[in-house]
Amino acid sequence: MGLKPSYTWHDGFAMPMGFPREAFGAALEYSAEPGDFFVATYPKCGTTWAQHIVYLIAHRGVPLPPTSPMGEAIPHLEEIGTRMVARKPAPRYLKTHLPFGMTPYHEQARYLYVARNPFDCAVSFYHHTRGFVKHYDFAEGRFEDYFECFLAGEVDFGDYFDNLLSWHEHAGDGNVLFLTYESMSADPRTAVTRIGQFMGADCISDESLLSAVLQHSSFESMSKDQQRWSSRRPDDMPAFIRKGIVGDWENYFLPSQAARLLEKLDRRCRGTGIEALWPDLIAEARRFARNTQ
Ligand code: PPS
Repeated sequence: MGLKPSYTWHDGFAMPMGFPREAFGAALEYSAEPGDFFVATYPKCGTTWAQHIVYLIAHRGVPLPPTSPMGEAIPHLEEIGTRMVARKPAPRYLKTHLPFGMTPYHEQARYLYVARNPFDCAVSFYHHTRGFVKHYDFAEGRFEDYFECFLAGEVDFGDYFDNLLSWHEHAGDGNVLFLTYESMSADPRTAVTRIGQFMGADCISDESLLSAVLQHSSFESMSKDQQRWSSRRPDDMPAFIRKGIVGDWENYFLPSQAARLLEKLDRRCRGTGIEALWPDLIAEARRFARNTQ
């Protein structure tokens, strides 16, 4: 039996240890308002990147000062709860890792959802879980231990596929913009333009806004900022901006693990159109799983 990360349970939902129980309960009761803007993702799928893009667009390309944490500008709803959110002036920008059905909803609120392929998500989540010792007590955990929990959906914020499926069903809604991490990575200019349009900002004709957003939300720029504020981070806090690539999973997965995750992907997502989000990556995973089995 491998090592398992520790979690705290809030009404049957696994959460990182240390997330206040009251905040989680209150988050679910938050009544979304017209004008609220949610950055919604499953963990490790591009939340911080999307938060930076949204912040930059809302602030005409002027980056957040390195002394101000993004968690204050676009706070995590489940971590801070309703009372703190209510104190924020409108329009409110919020981050959430909740599935669609648990996310506070208003038809005049907007929801940017970023999906990432489950292979890279599992690897990124593994590093996060190992690094945040006080949240998970998993410093000695190996990828093979974490993989079993991820595959079983026994990780914080619930099962990857439950979250993805819940939001994908709403990908066509007028107040939801559904993007993938991989498309943002392949073509950040188009991604920023689409996010800008969704927020009502004209990044197409405003080239200086577009370039400022692209520059300050690039992996290089965000990594540098992270190094600047890393001296103030608690010792056990892992880098949120780690590698930032598509395909790192091949450095961690065994073929048998790839085959099992593909089987779950097929079983959970068949007929939904989700496989079309990552055709090349899934083909590569099938080759990887087959070749060396
Ligand atoms: S969290 O903890 O859920 O908020 O983490 P999240 O921000 O969703 O995901 C972290 C991963 O996103 C990568 N990242 C980026 N990739 C490309 N460009 C930019 N600008 C960027 N910013 C963050 C980050 O490196 C994590 O992925 P991995 O694979 O671990 O590197």
